[in-house]
Amino acid sequence: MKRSLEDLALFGGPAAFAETLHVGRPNVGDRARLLARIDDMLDRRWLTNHGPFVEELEQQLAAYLGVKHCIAMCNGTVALEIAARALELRGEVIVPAFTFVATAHALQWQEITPVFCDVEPHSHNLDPQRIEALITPRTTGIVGVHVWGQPCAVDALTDIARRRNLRLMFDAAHAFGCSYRGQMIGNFGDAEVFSFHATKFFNTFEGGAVTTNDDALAAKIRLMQNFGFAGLDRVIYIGTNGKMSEVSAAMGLTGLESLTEFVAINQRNYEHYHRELAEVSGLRLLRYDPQERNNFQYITAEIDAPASGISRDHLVQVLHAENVRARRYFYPGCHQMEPYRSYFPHARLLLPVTEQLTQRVLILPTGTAIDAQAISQISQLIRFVVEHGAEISARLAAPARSAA
Ligand code: T4K
Repeated sequence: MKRSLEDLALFGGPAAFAETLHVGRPNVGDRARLLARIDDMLDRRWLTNHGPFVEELEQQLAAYLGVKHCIAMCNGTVALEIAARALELRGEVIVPAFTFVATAHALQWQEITPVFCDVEPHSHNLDPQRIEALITPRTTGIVGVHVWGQPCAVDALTDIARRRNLRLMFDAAHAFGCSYRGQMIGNFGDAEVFSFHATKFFNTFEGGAVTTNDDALAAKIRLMQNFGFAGLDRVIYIGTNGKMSEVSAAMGLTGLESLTEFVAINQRNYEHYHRELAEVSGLRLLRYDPQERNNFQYITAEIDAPASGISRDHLVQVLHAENVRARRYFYPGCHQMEPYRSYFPHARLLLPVTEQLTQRVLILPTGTAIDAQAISQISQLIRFVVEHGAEISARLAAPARSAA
């Protein structure tokens, strides 16, 4: 419990937590079940190349999502690259800059230019109102990102894509287990791409998947993820290696068995944070739509510096010193990262909401590794920091001023 500024670790006090609390601690299902599966796998000596675990995982995922095709992949980034290529995206593609850099890189990697579009202030997702002004004769598609697991404005984006004859793909890296108007994410656009990275709600160590209801597209993606092999010694297409390994699929199958428990823990944490931080001035926690299915994987705070008395970055400094590794996703925005920063030096002028969010958003630790007591302590810490925001900011700014 911090009672004075001197109690803060940044100013000489002991850290609130002896062990670091991370954002993105992996959810791990039943260890015995996982190890039994790994035993089976070793006995079979079938470690990758579309083995029985991958097949079973693909079937279970497709059934869970209610989608026709689910193609398991080695990671979300390669899944995005393959999906973009299978959709024949080229020239320019409209994407948000407020996303993990993999969304943009997956395009630029194959010399498709990501054209950054601003996002909506409330949802943090692609703003459909701003898309059409960015369409040029070179535009071939739109990639929406369901940031924090909140669905994009799918209907509006679908309408634009249809009218303007563009392909529509979703980066659903955050949105496994979430729905849009009652239907599971994974069913929208021409294809959707999941990440099953260790830090995601549902993980396969590294992994991902492309889902689609389009038979021809699914067949093409399957070829592309396996070097273009259409049979033994028969290659009919340019392809790469996007396959998921059996050990990853074993982790996935095990995780699926605990999915309900993971959501329940995340939801409990989310509600706890909301209760604890409801009255903090200048701090807004993002709310998931209670009408939809949510995975509650991200606790997303927005710090409005004048009202809170402290900037997001000063708050991060304090929290990190206390061993709370809150994250500034997606600072500084893809448009401020290379090579995009050099390609589009003035992009920020077109992205006012993105610019604001990159200064305000803070992701707090949650997941199965965080308990109620830790959330109360983190929240108490945040309340203390905001109450003393002006003094803390002044102290943190002081060395910079004297150095200048
Ligand atoms: N599109 C979007 C919208 C994405 O968010 C991502 C990935 C992708 C596409 C690409 O999908 P993948 O190719 O990754 O499947 C992390 C993840 O590495 C990345 O997967 C994720 N998005 C992004 C939002 O977060 P970093 O740079 O923050 O990773 P790192 O190593 O700092 O880990 C994050 C936290 O998790 C740390 O606090 C430590 C903790 N952690 C991490 C790992 C790997 C653990 O406790 N255990 C672990 O095993 O990017």
